[in-house]
Amino acid sequence: MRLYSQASKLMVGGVSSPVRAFRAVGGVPLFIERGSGPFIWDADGNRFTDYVCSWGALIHGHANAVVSKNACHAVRRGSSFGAPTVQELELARSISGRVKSIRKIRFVNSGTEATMSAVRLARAYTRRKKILKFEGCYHGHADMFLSKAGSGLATLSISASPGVPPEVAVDTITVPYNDKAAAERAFGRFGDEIAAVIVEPVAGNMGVVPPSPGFLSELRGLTMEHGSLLIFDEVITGFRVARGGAQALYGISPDLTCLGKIIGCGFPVGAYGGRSDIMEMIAPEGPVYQAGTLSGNPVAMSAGAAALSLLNASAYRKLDAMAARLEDGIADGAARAGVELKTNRVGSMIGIFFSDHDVTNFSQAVSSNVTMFKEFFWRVLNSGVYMPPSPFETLFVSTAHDPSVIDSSVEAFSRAFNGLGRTATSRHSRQGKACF
Ligand code: HOZ
Repeated sequence: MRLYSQASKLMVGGVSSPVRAFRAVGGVPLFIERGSGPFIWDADGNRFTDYVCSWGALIHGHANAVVSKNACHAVRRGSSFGAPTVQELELARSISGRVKSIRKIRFVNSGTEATMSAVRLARAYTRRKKILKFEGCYHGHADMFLSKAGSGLATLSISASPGVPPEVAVDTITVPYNDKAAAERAFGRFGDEIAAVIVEPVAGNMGVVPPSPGFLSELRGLTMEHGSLLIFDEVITGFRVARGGAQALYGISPDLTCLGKIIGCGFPVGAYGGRSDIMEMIAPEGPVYQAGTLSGNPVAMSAGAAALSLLNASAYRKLDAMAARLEDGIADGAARAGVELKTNRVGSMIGIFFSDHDVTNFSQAVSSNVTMFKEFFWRVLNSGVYMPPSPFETLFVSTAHDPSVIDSSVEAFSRAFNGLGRTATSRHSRQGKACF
């Protein structure tokens, strides 16, 4: 509380990114002091099992020995040169070896930079202006993406951000996720004006919403038919849901892919890549300009390369098994307590919705019971489990979460379901401060 009030005087909302301010759940955010494996410790010394994992970046948990060793080695040799390094070449090789659609890549510093640059490139390549995106997907905070977006915009109920000029917003077409007919209608109306479709192949910013059967292939078909590009935003799903990302899992090859999070394993990073003929339009090979002093930073590249090297078949089996164990435990706890809950899971991404119906799109996600989520969040936190402080984010499992950690979290979740909704104000007793 003391740290948060100090931070609030100097930093907007006391934070560097909105969702972590706890506005969706009330109270004040924890200040995290350190992490190790599946655990984090706050500034008061309380330990929590972490299912945020830096919003999915930490697929091997906190301070993984191999990742830390590689990153420290890089730091000791100089943290940035603003010149090509061996580390970025190694990570580029590693990524293109795993993701078949990525023939050429450009490293940037965040997912926002990746998506923003990919759209600029798509517009230049097709010489068109419009983009098609989906309600509840979040592609970072560039102007053109801030309509009916997920993540912090959903959390704070911001449907469109002031500061975005109408002439920018007018080129963004937004239709419901998983709605093939709506995508077809958009192409029917604007087909020859659409530069690109951008989509999270598994939505992870409205909770977790998997693609319905045929949805991604429909997008692939429509874009091919109309000469538009298909951009997969795999900032979250890249290397998380499968070795080759969601595109490998669902067997769809996009023209461009945006990456982030895991490829920096906790360091600031992003990347976009794809077909050579498209990527070669970027400067210096082509006229589409995009640049960055810290792009391809050797520390981030080294951490990312180490993270990918650890992601073998057995790592993916473990991620899947641990996440399934957690999802089953949560669903079982809710059922035993008589709480209406729906879970969605793809690999080690889990979404929970206090709802009596399946969640396949944004309007279903936002109609879930957010009041119940708030109470649940605090009950779970007070039992030593840190989950995303928003009903519209993802719980991430890492390779550091083992069965005993999962089982004790399941106990905490199960206890939290008991009597949920019947003590609506309980969180206010210790709001903003975890208690044990
Ligand atoms: N946009 C991320 C969540 N989907 C980051 C949130 C944060 O770091 O606060």
